[in-house]
Amino acid sequence: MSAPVIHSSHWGAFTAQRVENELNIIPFSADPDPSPLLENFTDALTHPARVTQPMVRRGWLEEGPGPDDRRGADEYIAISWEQALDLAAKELQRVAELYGPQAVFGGSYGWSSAGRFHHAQSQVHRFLNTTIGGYVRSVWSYSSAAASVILPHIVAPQDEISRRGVSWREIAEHSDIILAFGGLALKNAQVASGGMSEHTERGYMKQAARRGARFISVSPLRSDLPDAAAGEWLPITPGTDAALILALLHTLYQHGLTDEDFLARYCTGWPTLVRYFQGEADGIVRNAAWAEAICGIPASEIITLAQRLHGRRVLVTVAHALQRAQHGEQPVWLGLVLASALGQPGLPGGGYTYALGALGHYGKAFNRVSFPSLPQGKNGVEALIPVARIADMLLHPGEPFQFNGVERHYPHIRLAWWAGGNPFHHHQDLARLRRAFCRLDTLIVHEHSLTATARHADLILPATMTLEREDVGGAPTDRHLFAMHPVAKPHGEARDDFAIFRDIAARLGKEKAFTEGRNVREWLQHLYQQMQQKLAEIDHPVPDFDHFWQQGVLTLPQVDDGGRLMRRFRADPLANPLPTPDGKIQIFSAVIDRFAYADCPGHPVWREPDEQPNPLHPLWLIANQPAPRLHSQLDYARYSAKHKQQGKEVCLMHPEDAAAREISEGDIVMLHNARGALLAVVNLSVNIKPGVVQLPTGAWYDPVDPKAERPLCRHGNPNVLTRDIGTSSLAQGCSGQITVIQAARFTGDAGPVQAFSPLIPAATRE
Ligand code: PGD
Repeated sequence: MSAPVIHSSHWGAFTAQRVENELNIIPFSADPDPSPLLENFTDALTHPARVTQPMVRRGWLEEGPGPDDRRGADEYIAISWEQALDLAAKELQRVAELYGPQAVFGGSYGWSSAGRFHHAQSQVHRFLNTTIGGYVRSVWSYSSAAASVILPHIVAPQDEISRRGVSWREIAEHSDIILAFGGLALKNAQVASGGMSEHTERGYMKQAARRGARFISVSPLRSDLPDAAAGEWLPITPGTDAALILALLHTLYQHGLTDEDFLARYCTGWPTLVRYFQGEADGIVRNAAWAEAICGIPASEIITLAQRLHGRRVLVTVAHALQRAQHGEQPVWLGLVLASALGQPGLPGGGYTYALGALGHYGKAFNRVSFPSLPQGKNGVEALIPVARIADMLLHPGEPFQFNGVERHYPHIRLAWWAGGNPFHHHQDLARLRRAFCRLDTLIVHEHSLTATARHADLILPATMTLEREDVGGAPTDRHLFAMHPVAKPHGEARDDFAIFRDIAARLGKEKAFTEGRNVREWLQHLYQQMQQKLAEIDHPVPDFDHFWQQGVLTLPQVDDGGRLMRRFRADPLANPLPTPDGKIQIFSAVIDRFAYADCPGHPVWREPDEQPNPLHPLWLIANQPAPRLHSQLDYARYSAKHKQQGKEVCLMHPEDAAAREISEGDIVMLHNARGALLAVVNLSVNIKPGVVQLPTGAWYDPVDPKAERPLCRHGNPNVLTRDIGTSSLAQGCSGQITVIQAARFTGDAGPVQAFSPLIPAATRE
């Protein structure tokens, strides 16, 4: 048994103690509502799905770098670290010399692990900047690209509206109605990148509900609103919230319930939107009856809801999920317009807040000083892609694409370097993604576990888990800073991402540039001292690093200024304008209008997604965030595994849809569409809107035939079905949240799930 040590993760802080091959995990004592995801650490360390040694793909080793259709279906050869580091250094040098850093994709999107120093993506970026002078980067996130791009045009940067938006404390004290488009699921709020030591959302919801606040969740799934909120469920057809909000606006306007003074003083473009929802140009009146046919909510309920909102302190929230779909910019925009039409922005507990509850960071107080991140150096490459356009980039080098008012061209990438992400989890249309990765000369992946991404790599480099290294854990909205002590030695031959990069940098003659002469402990001390200095400047002395390291936790001073931007704007819009062209909320945006995008015009609109249920694929699929793990992380571990049935992911279906297909509770079903198919176990529930199936993301991709045009994943990864298109020409965000499918009972034999099997090398290279 090892000594207990303190540690931190994206889903909570804890004390860990090694008992033989398992970990005993005790949640952080100050956490009022610890996440059950902590259980995923108990059996992860030595699981057979860990990567234990460096490996090289046979085709790449024998035939050299180049496009290769065998990726994902080839054998691997075990190699020594010396060989692996030499191969990686030589290949990076080759590509940089022949094509320059603009042929290297270092976007390396992914959540990796908590720990400020070992943040894998930052390590990749620093490594490529300091060794070859840069890399092609990706911008924004799979979480919220559409919102991240549109919010600055119409109101303010996303951080102001989400992280510094209306706080949970204000909601508990002031809101009358919380109208949550996409709900406020606690499974989402239990995680926060960087860490989250106090889970307070459930407590705040209970407090608000006890005071009489009414939570109304608009979602196809009842489970998107926790019991703690004691709220109401308004089941809606997926992807149609924009139509519902337009009808609410129409109803408010027709009944004289809009706050015209607020709209005139604080907003630009309301008359344009009024003309639109009244159908002046096209004769389509966007009223409650019109919306009923689109979103499946009776017109009478839409009218009643509009009337209930009037005269109350209303907070409108829009979840990330809504904008992770074609035209996802529209509900984000319209949520803001609805709050404005009710005259709420800037009132305590009222107005608009984007993505509240979508992450544990939102609606919280802020640290006055945060732990610094690893400096990344200077990237000398201009080229970038919106993060979810990775497959487009690899499949269409040199071709133009639109992005936020600018025409850009996809660079020609030869080498992609990934650490801390799992594109075969996070990207859409996985068969297309495989074809795209097959175009590369080389794919290098650092992983601690054998994800499908690792199994497509040319070089697999085994990385440590946080549990095996020292780091500092913290996030800007978490008042606790943790000294993360290692609880175990690295598994097999695993090494830290930093150590891997240091040794490759050394082979390129750039070790000093990469490390600045510091080892891990010295980096932690250096970063800590920077924070200590800043805290001293605001008269908040903290102990030196050694004391912090010994005591394990430090409490940082915070400021609770949620909603400040809007409050000041409301108080005096001339003195405190918003960071928009005329300082007001943009119901019409002249800037977006000038881009002349048919799929995202100058005012918010309803645009029907071009994929609709049809006779071949009559059901909607919602591919949302999973409850028993963070994304795809540790999918093999105890808590995640407990939530599978017959070793497969579980999907939810309405009994009527099941009966129509002779499907029963617990059956294995095949969900399929034109892009692929998957197997999952079905659970039946009336807590899902008829016509909708829900399957969370994160089951590791396990194709029966990896090279198939339409692969069958026998484990239940929904991204085999989702569509790889941008949200619109404006944001080009991920549209993976919804798609259309057919479902059928599966009685065949697809073999056992092999996603977590060890990768046995075919040979060892001497
Ligand atoms: P994770 O499973 O967190 O998913 O996509 P993301 O790629 O972030 O992947 C992180 C990987 O990093 C894991 O494989 C883990 O093992 C590895 N890792 C962890 N720590 C380390 C480390 O220290 N070093 C190294 N080298 N590796 C490490 C998430 C993305 O998926 C996100 S953010 C969202 S919001 C999207 N959500 C959806 C969705 O709702 N619906 C669909 N259909 N698709 C989505 N994809 C997106």
